[in-house]
Amino acid sequence: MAVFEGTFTHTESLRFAIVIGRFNDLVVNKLLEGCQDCLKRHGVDINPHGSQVDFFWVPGSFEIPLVARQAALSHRYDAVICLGAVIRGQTPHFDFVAGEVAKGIAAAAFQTGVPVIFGVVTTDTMQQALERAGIKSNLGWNYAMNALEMGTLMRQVKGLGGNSYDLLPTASAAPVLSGEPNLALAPDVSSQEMA
Ligand code: INI
Repeated sequence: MAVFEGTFTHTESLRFAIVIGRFNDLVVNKLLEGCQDCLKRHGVDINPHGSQVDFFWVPGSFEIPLVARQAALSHRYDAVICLGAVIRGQTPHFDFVAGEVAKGIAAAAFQTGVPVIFGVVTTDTMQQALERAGIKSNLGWNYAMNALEMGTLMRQVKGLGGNSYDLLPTASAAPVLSGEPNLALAPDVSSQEMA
């Protein structure tokens, strides 16, 4: 048997999408800086005109899952990195946005078979958010590491063959995001199990 794990080397052929919610841009721009710094220092060309990283800007974290899922469905990327900042205010908006973005990002990964990194900081205060975005540490760096690890791991996993997600439809035929994998579109594994 074998052990599979991601690596942080030989990154020159990896491709990433970074989906960024502009809301709380003071925090989000710092997360993006940390993320880009990590990718660059691991040999990834972060130039938006290059061949390794594409950037997608959306208004806020709520919009991230839609674009992340579409990017993943394109199968152009080894991983999709989602960056956002949801900060609890005086309204219940926080809970709605934080809940939906978490569910949506998980669904995007699960439905497409592409790693989608949850790089949305959720905090009670702006101070706490800034501490995670450069004042103490910068989680943007960690999210990039997660993407490198998962992207390289998935290449190995796909190399095992029988990647059921290859059978998923193209973006134009994709189901509406429901928060759940569409089992009707999942491959029929019963024949494989019986073989
Ligand atoms: N979007 C965020 O990314 N962070 C927040 O803290 C936030 N709050 O608290 O309102 C937020 N709201 C905007 C939301 O993401 C959507 O862009 C908006 O509702 C339009 O759909």
